Amino acid sequence: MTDWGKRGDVIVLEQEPFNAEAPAGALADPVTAVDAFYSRNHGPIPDIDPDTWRLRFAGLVDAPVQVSLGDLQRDFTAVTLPATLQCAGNRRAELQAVRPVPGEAPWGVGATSTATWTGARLADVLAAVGVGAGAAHVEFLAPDVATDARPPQGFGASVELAKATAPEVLLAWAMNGEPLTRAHGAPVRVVVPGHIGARSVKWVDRVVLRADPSPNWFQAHAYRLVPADGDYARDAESTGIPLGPVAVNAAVLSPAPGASVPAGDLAVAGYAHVGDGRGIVRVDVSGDGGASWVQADLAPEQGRWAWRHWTASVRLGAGPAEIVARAWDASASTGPALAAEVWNPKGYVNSAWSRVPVTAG
Ligand SMILES: Nc1nc2c(c(=O)[nH]1)N[C@H]1C(S)=C(S)[C@@H](COP(=O)(O)O)O[C@H]1N2
Ligand SMILES: [Mo]
Repeated sequence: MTDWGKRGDVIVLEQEPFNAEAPAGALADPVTAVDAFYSRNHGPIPDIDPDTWRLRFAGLVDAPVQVSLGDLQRDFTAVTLPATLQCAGNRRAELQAVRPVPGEAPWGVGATSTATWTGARLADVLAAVGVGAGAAHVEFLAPDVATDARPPQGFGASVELAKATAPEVLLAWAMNGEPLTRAHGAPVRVVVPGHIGARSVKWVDRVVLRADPSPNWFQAHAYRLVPADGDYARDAESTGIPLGPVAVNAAVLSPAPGASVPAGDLAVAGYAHVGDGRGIVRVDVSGDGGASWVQADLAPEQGRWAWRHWTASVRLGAGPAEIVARAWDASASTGPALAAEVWNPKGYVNSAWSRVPVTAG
């Protein structure tokens, strides 16, 4: 066990604040064990007493109210659903191989994981609180102070009211059947399935109903896409695209990059994911850099909010080869062929085909 209850093979990118990605072996499991689930933090992990914790509702609500953990568990129907969290920085390292992304950590394919979350529907709680006229966005605020924000501030995010009141959005207190650990947001976190991980605010203690999106740094400045021709500092808050639903993407988990493999039939495996509950409908795998493709077998669906694992077999002759995977979603969209096409100054949303060089012999 390393820090924060994580097992020894998680890939620690930063000790403080703690940032670690899930190891490739764990990513192959349909549901990720809590001790292998990636951990993404912008500030120190707080220690909150569940007995005194309160969730305060404010802004455009009928009346400001607060609820305790006991209230949430007693007064609302508990819902359990599998959902994938995926950080907008997942697979940034492949973008950094195209061109540097200064100041941002080189996450590989493990800034994503899937858990079975249990909590109350935010929609049910908001219905009890009473949504006021003019409310269009729901802001989530937490007490952990992010030193990378300007000025330093508690972590926050917002989603549109229509998403916040969708049945999959939870105020979750359990993960894989166990109470949330400190690292994953104890006692209660928001889970916004299908949106980038940054909207699933941990240690949430305030929910504010607003006419406009949250002015918090992580909604108004960070986690916005400024394409390659822009300047992040200048453009983020004006023309930067606020990130919400996850773009269709796939990653090869096996073989590992640079592996030596026997010539002949090679088993290839990985995950695919798309936000908005759109569904992965097809994954293609190539053993020759994308010149020819085979269709992968998809693992059974785990509901609309979880990734889809896949396997395929490609035939390799002796010598260097490039394994490629691409996913298609229900809107018949796939990602771009090359990471170079989506490189951007913060290294967000790498939805490019996954490319893994190997040597067969
Ligand atoms: N309060 C708080 N919530 C947060 C964060 C944070 O730093 N503070 N990080 C966000 C980001 S960027 C991601 S990707 C997910 C990661 O969730 P995990 O650490 O449980 O994997 O939490 C989100 N919620
Ligand atoms: Mo993230």
